[in-house]
Amino acid sequence: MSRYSLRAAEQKWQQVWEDRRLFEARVDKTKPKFFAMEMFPYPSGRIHMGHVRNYTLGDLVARYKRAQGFNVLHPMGWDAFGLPAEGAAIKRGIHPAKWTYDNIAEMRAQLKTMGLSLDWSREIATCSPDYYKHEQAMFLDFLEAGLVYRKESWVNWDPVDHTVLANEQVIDGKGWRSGAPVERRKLNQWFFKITDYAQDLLDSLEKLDRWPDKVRLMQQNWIGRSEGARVRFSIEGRDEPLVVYTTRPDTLFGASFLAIAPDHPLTEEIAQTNPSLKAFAEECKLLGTSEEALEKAEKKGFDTGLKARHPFLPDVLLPVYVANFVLMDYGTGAIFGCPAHDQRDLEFARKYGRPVLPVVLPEGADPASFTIGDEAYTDDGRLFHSGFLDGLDVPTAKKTVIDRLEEMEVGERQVQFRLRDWGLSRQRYWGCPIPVLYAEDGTVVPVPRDQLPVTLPEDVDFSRPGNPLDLHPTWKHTALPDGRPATRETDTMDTFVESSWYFARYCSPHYDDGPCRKEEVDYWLPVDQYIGGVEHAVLHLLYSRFYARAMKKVGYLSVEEPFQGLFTQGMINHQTFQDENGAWLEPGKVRKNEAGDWVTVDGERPVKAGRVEKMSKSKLNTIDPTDIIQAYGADTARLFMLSDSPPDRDLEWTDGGIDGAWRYLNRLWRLVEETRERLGEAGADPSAAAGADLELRRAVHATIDGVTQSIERFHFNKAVALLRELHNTIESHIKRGDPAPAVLREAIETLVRLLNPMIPHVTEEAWEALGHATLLAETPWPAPDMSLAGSDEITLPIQVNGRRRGEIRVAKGADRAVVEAAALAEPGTIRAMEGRPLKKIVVVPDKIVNVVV
Ligand code: ANZ
Repeated sequence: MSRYSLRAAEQKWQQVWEDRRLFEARVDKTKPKFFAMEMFPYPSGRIHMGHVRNYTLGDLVARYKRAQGFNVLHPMGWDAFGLPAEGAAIKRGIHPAKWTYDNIAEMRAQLKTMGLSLDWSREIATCSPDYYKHEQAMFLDFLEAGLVYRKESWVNWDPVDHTVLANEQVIDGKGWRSGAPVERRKLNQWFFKITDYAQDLLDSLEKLDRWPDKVRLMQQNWIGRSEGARVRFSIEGRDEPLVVYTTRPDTLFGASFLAIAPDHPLTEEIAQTNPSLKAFAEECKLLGTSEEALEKAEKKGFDTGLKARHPFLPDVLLPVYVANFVLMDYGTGAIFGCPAHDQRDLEFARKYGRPVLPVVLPEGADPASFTIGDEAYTDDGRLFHSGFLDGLDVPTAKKTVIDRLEEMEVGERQVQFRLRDWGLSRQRYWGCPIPVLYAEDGTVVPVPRDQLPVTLPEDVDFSRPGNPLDLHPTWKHTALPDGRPATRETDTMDTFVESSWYFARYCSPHYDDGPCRKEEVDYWLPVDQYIGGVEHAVLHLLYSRFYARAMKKVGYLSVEEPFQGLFTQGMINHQTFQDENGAWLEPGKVRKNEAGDWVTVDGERPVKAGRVEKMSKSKLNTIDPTDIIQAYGADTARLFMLSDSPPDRDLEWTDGGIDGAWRYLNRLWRLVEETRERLGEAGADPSAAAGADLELRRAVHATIDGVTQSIERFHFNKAVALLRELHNTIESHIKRGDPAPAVLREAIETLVRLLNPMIPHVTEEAWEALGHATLLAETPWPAPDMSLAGSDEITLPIQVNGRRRGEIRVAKGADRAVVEAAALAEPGTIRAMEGRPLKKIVVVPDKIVNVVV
């Protein structure tokens, strides 16, 4: 089979699948459903290798589940709003809509060459009014249900780009695009009430047992529940107490100062008559609003002169500072500082000469001599220097002190979350317009539903800085239903809103009367398997979980968790190259010369081969998938993506790897071509096999079992290894003698069937060559005969450098090569090898495998 005919075969089968509408899904209550979904791409213009990996993994799952008899929904769409489209408009004068739709057309064509089993009839683009009109209607539903509200809040404002920046977009106090120092501004912004669900979002993580632990942990940390107390300190000469929030009320006897946020109401009150405090507070605001920035900055304070009385020690007066590290929107915006047991407080106390009194004594330490140096003591121990708390451990002391505060009515227990409400207003053009109007007196009036969608104006001017919607001469001027003049909200929604509910839209993408048809979402949701990058572990996945809850509350969905199973894939890495001046070089511009040194292709200049790093445009170490698919076919690219590494780990792109995959496809095809004449009739019964034939049948059924289990566990590289092993076994049986036609047919057909979800084109071609008039894509998954598959299986432990790291199941007396391959493909082995080269592998037959690195 030549390269050319392989490519022709790919086109042919893609056409057949499309003509037969094979992957178009329909509700069918007689069948179990399976919703397989990958994170949809941003239409940047070209697919990259990350997409190829993501969609190869998803397609394997979708095709496998289909063969298992599931009614599979496997859709695709475009996350189509966002800033790059506006960038293109500014830079190149192309309208964002045109830029986006052109890119979609380009990328759709590229994706189609991969032969993915997608239901293209459900394709959605989130920038289409057909999509965002439902988003607007849901916004109004949420508004009525109290799930969205407007409030004045501090934002990072970029004075050059005239826009609000997310905390992540502020780098060292400057806007990420403009480089201008960021200002803090108070603006009216819309917020989703995600904090209403903080506890539920946290508790329900436990039920998501098909999510990676690391993602659940990241969400848990992001939600950040803490149990603590509010304590009211009375302030000399004032009626109002100052309320602080603390998670360590047990350390109250070690308090040495109080501190409040630069934008605390008390700060603002004092600043009115104190210009230097005003200046200090202004300076703090330049830091931006992110916790990270505050954490890194030097701790600074301003003594207000106010004194607070200690709740248990009436003689002790504590100074009240304004401090740059106290955030207004966490807790109460005020703290008590205990320098002995908190690092920030310690740095602050040393700087401003406040006492450092330890009150928690580490186990075994001497109370007479224990002191604090440069590091606060934050671990457990027993309380001392603490009156009625002396001798208690930390948890008991916390409980005791809060009980006392409650008795005295100067404090109470409080649960606090780090999670903030989700600010969704963006001062951008290319986003979903927020469907509200403002009367002249500022009253908020929802856009009447019969006026939805509020569409974006097409004639916009991108040459002026600022929000084009706000600058548009007429768009925002309109009227209320009663005819009074009104202005439109000119902010658009955060683009994370669109991706928070697209899974629901996929269920009935053409439904016009609402975001989703109940009958269909109830059938398809939740998504059974979601696959994508770990970079979305927090925001996108948390927002989607919130959105499902909100959609349930207003009656659209019956489920709360949108994604039952989640898989996060690793990245694709590639070697980097630089010339003698340090300029990055594309992989295609370098080669190894006869001496084995890297040189440039033109001119043979010396090249420095650098580290293997994540493919990125800045280092020029990307490989364009379309080039690979052109040259080797989609099956080759897909097989390579699945072969070398477990899918959750990084994969190193190598020319050798892609070559190996290509050679394997050819070997598979040769096996089919060379044997097809002697396989006898399709469907012949192989069960009379004995001797060597029986051995072959055992290998076949053991492979069915092993591959099925490996796919279920996402051990796709192991599944590939098992299949290549079966291939070797078949070839050696052919060499040794002539297996009975029915036995050989069973073996080769099984190989082809099991490979189908991975390399669907060449296997479909092989299936036809083997005399089948049906499509392999419609053929059920083979079932192992366990009397053949299981009988002689044993478990072999694997040791890496002398420590047990995992185990494999292999046939008793299995070939050394089979055992070695399986041992090296085992995730436990791979993890323990930590990427180090293999020095030696020793197989003690039927006993143990020793790996040395
Ligand atoms: C006294 C204390 C003593 C504290 C001690 C810690 C250690 P988590 O656990 O993350 O919730 N804090 C409270 N509100 C704050 C704000 N608005 N800005 C900055 N810091 C604030 O953190 C809670 C702890 O962070 C609280 O417990 C408080 O300091 C501080 F040995 O109170 B602690």
